[in-house]
Amino acid sequence: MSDLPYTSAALAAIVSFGLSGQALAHAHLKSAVPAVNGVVSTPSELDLTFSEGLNLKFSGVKVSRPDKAAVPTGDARLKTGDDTTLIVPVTGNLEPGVYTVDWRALSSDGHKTKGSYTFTVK
Ligand SMILES: [Cu+2]
Repeated sequence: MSDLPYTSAALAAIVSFGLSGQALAHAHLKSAVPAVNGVVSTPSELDLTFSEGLNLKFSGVKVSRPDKAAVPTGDARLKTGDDTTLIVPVTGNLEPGVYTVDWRALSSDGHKTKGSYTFTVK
């Protein structure tokens, strides 16, 4: 019976591997420009790079001002030759403050993810 704990540990390792493998298959935000928690001058566009290719039709962002009002943005598009990067033009000038980006993504495997982050305009 002394080998039982080892068996459980091995099973646990397999299970957690399986779960993380599955999680990796969804579109998670890997990086952004302006960066997550970054401090920048007013940006002309937002670039969000995900771990998976996106379905543009069901992916997008909502950008909110410090006072929660929506920031006008142009139509989101995918970077040419790279369907993991979503580009969102920012049409107006952004006043200094903390902005919130709420994103949603549909990865090409059909899974939906969403999240949010902030950046600061100095
Ligand atoms: Cu997935």
